[in-house]
Amino acid sequence: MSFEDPEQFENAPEDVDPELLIKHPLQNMWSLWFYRNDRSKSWEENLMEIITIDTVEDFWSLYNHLEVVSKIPIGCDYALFKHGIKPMWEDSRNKKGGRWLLNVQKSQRNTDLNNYWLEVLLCLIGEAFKEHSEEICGAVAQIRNKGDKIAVWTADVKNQEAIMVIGRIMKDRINIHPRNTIAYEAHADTQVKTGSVAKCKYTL
Ligand code: MGP
Repeated sequence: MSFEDPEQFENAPEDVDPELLIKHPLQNMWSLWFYRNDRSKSWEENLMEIITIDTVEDFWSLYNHLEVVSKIPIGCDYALFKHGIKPMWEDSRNKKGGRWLLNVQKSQRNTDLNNYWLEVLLCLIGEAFKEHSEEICGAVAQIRNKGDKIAVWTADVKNQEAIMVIGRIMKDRINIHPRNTIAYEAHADTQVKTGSVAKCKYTL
């Protein structure tokens, strides 16, 4: 090391712009949940809150440390919800709500699923739904043998205007093929569905 070479001190901590040391806050705090498919436990017991993040940097450090969604075991879910809202129908903020559901074919698990899910996560933390972001509760990704699912949960099935804008932005940002559709179903209908398909309120 030579003391005559000023360049070597360029990265000394005192010289770092303090701006760069400050993390960039998100508008909301978001909690990551994991649903483990353990048949000896109840549905609710299998649901675990993992971590809450509130900065861009913490989001990326979480994302980079997590297993990508395509690699989590069959029957498991990831969910990212606004802090304080549980990713379940019974939560008071979800009770009157529903979800925009994208069915992802098993053949797309290794090609598209991770990109779709990351895009949805970025829509959430980046408040991509603009004035309707208040309606957003969270999003869920589910790995299933019969085909994977990604859904964005909103707060109120009666708020049709917000639901339609949110659905269009979701479809646009995920960039799915125009011939593929997403369907909005009320949680109240999902809960009483027979078979795999619930009554659908809207499609896009
Ligand atoms: P699921 O995990 O959302 O979908 O619901 P899956 O496994 O694809 O099954 P399908 O029925 O959609 O084909 C599976 C089951 O988990 C539901 O039938 C409920 O028994 C339970 N479950 C799912 N959710 C989201 C909830 C919830 O919010 N609350 C409670 N109490 N049970 C739930």
